[in-house]
Amino acid sequence: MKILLISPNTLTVPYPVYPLGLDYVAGSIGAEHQVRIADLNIHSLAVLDEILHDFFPDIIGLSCRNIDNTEAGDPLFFISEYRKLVVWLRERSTATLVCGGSGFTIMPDRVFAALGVDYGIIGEGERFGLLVDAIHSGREAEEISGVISAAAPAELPGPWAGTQARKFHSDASHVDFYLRNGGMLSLQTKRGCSFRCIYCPYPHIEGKRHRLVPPDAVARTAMELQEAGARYLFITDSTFNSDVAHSLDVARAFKAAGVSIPWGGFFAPLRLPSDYFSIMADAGLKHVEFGTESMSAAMLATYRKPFGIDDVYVAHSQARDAGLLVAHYFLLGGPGESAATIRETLDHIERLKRTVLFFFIGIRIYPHTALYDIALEEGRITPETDMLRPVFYQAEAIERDAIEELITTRADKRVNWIVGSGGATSAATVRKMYDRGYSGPLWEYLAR
Ligand code: B12
Repeated sequence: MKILLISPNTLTVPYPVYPLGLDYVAGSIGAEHQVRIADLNIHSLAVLDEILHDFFPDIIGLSCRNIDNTEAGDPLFFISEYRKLVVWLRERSTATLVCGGSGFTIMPDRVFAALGVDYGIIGEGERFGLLVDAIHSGREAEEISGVISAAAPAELPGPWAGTQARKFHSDASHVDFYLRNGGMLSLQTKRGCSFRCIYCPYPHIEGKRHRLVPPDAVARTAMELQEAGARYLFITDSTFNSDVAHSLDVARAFKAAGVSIPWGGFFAPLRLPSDYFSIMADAGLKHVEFGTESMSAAMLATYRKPFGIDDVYVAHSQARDAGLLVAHYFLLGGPGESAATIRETLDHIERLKRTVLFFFIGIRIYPHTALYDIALEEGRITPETDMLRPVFYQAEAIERDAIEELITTRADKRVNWIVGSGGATSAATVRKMYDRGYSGPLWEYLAR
């Protein structure tokens, strides 16, 4: 059969991201089938039209990574655009349409209904290969766990126990786009998130238990990406150091394999071995993005973060002392947030030197999270509330605008204090810098 996989994600904030999920989906498809990838970051609708005409796919897989941009102050909603794309595809193709991806997995029933596709795959896209074979041989697709259709709803299946084969073709046209625009390709070292943060859908998307990719296999893929021309690697794990030993083993494997390009990822400011970041730096780590979220003791406890304020200072200093570039992400406005907890956070932040601070104000409520249950209990939402269009938690004691006011007043034009991800303005700056040959996430130029 002929299979076309489409990444419709054209969001350039904070920068265009490589559609990594589709490499795994492509890797799940048997060798007897033909597979092509279309990435709307480079393929215009006119080109897509040509692909539909020339390749004539039997099945189209549509990736739904982002539902929205989760920024209460600058909201974007992507499902309506994807719906238009589905209608456009239906006018030009008789292919069976299948949707999947992290955004899809968060709210499969809602996304499935909104898009009007034929099938959806909840959870890991490795089941796509089974679906292709079922369609090919006329078997019931709904018998595959996690496959949803108009005829049959489905639940989130257990973790995929089969092979995870990433199919990466360095000569694919979309790879070249990311190499020319920032030089960043991405890499996954494990799946799953063992933390219990109240607002976060990651354990639902990836599973609660870590499934580790052997470090030498991660390093082999890193080398493959480096040899393909990558100038930077982003580790897409929910939190790279949530398994400290594994992250160290991956770093050592990078070094042993000869990975020489810089890399970065998300870290938790946990209490770490004192040489942790120097080992990481020695293996090429350049950017540390800490998911710090708050620096109010009460809020960290409410959010169920696995660290305290002192741990943040220690992790920050260890990373800085190892010569690393450090950013902190904050998530403000959760249950119990008040002017006092915001001021406490801001006071503590003042002690974080040489860093960039990203403030996300307003927490999107996701189903399957403790925050969802809290919002229900507090009567802020009902079981009928449609969560597809983002609903942000509203703290009892302080409004979103008041939090933003406290931050911008305190920031007093400091360029390293950024509300949200920086929006279109910073995306435009990043694009110009990519045009001049810069690579990586580039927030270090704002560090103060
Ligand atoms: C790493 C990451 C980032 C990094 C990406 C860096 C990089 N260079 O790639 C950064 C920090 C830049 C980032 C930014 C953003 N992110 Co982000 N990110 C993630 C994270 C943690 C992992 C994504 C990833 O690559 N996973 C690894 C790959 C292999 O997994 P995958 O893509 O999910 O694919 C698997 C399945 O989903 C499935 N699948 C994928 N595609 C398809 C297609 C088909 C047809 C099928 C059947 C299956 C399938 O199969 C794959 C293999 O099993 C996820 C959360 C999570 N744990 O998933 C959030 C997540 C995707 N991000 C999210 C958001 C909102 C954003 C931002 C909009 C935030 C912002 N305002 O800046 C931006 C958007 C950036 C952009 N241009 O699109 C949301 C999306 C949900 C939503 N509300 O829409 C998520 C889910 C986090 C959350 N809040 O829950 N992100």
